[in-house]
Amino acid sequence: MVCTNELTEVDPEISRLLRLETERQEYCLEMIPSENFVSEAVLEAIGSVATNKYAEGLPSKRYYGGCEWVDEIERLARSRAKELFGCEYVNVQPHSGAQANQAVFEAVCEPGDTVMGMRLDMGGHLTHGSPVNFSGKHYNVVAYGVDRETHLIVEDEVRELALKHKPKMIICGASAYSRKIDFEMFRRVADEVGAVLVADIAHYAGLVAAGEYPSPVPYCDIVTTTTHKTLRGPRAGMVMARKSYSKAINKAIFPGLQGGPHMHIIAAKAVAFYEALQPSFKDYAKAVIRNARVLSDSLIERGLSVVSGGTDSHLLLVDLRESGVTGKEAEAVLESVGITVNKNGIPFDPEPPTVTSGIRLGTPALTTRGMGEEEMRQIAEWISDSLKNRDNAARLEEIREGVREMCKNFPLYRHRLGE
Ligand code: DSN
Repeated sequence: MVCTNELTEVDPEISRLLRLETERQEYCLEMIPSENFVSEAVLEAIGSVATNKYAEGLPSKRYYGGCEWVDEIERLARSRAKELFGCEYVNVQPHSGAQANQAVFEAVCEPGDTVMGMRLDMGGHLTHGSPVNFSGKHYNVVAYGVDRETHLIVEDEVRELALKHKPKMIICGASAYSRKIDFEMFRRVADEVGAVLVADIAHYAGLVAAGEYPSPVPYCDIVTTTTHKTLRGPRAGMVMARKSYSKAINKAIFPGLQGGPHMHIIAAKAVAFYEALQPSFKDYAKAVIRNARVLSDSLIERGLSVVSGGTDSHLLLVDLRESGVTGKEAEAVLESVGITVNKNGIPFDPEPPTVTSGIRLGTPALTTRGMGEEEMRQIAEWISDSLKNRDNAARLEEIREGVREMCKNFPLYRHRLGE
């Protein structure tokens, strides 16, 4: 029977590539701050038969029969999300963070409306109004950035822009901003101009759930997130909001933007939310931030410059301008020693986004493996040494060996490799 054959037999090519990807994750240091490693329980739900089920609509109000068990799954995902974030309403169906944000635009705005978001090149996100994204193409975007000296979001700039342009919606949240976002300040400004306030906490969600980063829920009308970054769930999105927005958001997600929800992913979200509700997740979130701070301090001790001088979260942005290496070059040399990072623009970056003057580093994935302060200090040394010795093949090989040895001490999916 076709259903019983294993992947290795059915499709050896894909099987081989997935094994290589598992090996890469096992033996490299994953430092892209938007990535993490999910548990076997989450993987099992992702790989479950719920992928076979169509369930357009909402629990008890579906357009398909046979939804009794997936209804229960979605109800559990919703109630756990509400418990985790203390929100009044949640829709767990968005396929991604981008679609969650798109649904919010659809629910709140008309094309051409004025919207305020953080500039992508200052740490914001594509879907917060970048000219190359639907958000920048279909809406009139006014964007705020960070202060040239401190690299922090400043109330004066946000207020001045809001008073001048009277946006219908203000988005706060970022993908390369390491400091605490003052959601209360954004609420004050939104109230002054009568704007709907939306927070996108895709990056910080796990830290928020654990109480280790400020929660936007008391201040914002709508909160969007992905579920796969610090929250450590499957690759997907969700929208939380005050009850009064529930109808408009539900309609925007389905039938507005999506068809059938991915029920296997919703099952995996429910599992991840259950995991995040456990006391050990709070310890995890604390360790993520502690590791990011140690990493940041250690890099600074080695002469590297960190944007805003440090971090309050899981990520940091390294300004490479004085190191004589671009973000693109740094990403490549670090990849060659097994340290995976992404090149990233720094505020007021003179280089284009394909080159950049920075790299973005994060600790969620390494902390999931159990790495701590000692490892962060060692990794900072390797990062600094790799950049300095980028033409010294022997030193790079030594670092590559060190990285592999460190990874061996913190097994991840080794059982999947049969090792
Ligand atoms: N692409 C994600 C990140 O890396 O931050 C944001 O969606």
